[in-house]
Amino acid sequence: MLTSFFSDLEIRTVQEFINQANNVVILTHMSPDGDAMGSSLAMRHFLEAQGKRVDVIVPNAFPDFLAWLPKANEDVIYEKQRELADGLLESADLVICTDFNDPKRIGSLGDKLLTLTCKKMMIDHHLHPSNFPDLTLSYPASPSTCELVYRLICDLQRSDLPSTGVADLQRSDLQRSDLQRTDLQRSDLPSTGVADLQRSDLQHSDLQRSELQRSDLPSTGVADLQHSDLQRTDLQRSDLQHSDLPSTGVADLQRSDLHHSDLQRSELQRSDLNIATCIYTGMMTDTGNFSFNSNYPEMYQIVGELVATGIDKDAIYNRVFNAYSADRMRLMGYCLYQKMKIFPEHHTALIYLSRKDLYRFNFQSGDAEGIVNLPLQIKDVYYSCFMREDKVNPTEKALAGGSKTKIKISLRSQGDRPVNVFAKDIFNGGGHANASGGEYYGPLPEAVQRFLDNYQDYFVL
Ligand SMILES: [Mn+2]
Repeated sequence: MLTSFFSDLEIRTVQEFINQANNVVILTHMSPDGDAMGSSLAMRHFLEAQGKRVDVIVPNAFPDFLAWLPKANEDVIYEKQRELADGLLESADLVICTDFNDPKRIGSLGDKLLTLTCKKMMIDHHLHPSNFPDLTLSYPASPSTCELVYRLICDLQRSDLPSTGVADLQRSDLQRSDLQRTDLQRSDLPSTGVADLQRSDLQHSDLQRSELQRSDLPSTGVADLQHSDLQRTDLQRSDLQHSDLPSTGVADLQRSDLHHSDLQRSELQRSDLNIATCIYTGMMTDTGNFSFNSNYPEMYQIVGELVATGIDKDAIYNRVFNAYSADRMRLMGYCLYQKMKIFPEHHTALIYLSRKDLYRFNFQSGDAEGIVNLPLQIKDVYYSCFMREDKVNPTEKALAGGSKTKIKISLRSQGDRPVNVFAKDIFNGGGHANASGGEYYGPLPEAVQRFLDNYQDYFVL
């Protein structure tokens, strides 16, 4: 059973907002990433399946490696299509804000958002949400907004209120009774938000307990072999049941293809697969393919449920992570070879790029994505900072105070070493403990100096 994140009141309120809306607009943050695109598009597909008219508006262009997401290319880009976007917003009955916590995160689109009188809701996992929406679903403990959207959709489908197609309801009913059964077994556990954390701790200790019980099995190397032999016989037995199928490697693939197409024919509706694809993409990108913020069991339960819908998770990985241009790959090489500074005594790395650097590598939006993570692959580097010089866009003039350049700062760290306090204090930013960012309005060398003057006070472990 997935832990309940949302209260019954919250779920009913969302359902009411949806029921009362014909035109829904979904907004997501500036420089949309996989979680922003995934969460907004998943909501779109979910609501369209209920007969709503839905538009997604993004403040600026999304990177190419996300353009394959179902209906990404129908996103309205505020920077380029302001009139169209304003019209859609003015006729919206409901605006859903995914993966951002404050109108400031969407530039001048945020000013427009604040003039609207329709219902607004936020679903997000960034700390300190501002209080503009009518309903705020903010869960900073969640590794991705996509995961929250998944939980919300499951909750909505479980409710007795009318929602999507009959098949969906039947299917989720089935799941529900499975889930309820497990729930009953856990009924001794508390169910509030705070308790959630405790509960997942408990799950941990459950795991440990069951491992302990396994200790009555023989524990030497030989016995282990016997144990795994037993498992193998089990496998062989079930293989025998499939004996009408050929048994070579190639045939195995065919068999799983058959299984796939069966699934597609009998169970899947197109919209479900689109929702699952979008959600998986955001869960994957916001955790670096499940390599950070990824240490809790329920995440894998959700991944399991998504894979069961028939998504091709390996293809999604390839589309997102193996999609660099040659220029981007060379830019990364340049960063590592020429631009990376390491401060071993503080386990810290710094990379910064001027506009001239970016021009040299034919920089496209999204090309700098992930560069900040690279130095963390070095042994004993725990903190990483990446800076990139950018132009001040017209909507930020007030913030820029006369400066023509803006430095975008990304910070990453490993383990129990927060960088969000540094981001907030030094670069007027914030974010998660291990993934934060900020901005500096002024020349790049000034921003670098500001970093050098301060990092030693913060990056201490
Ligand atoms: Mn996110």
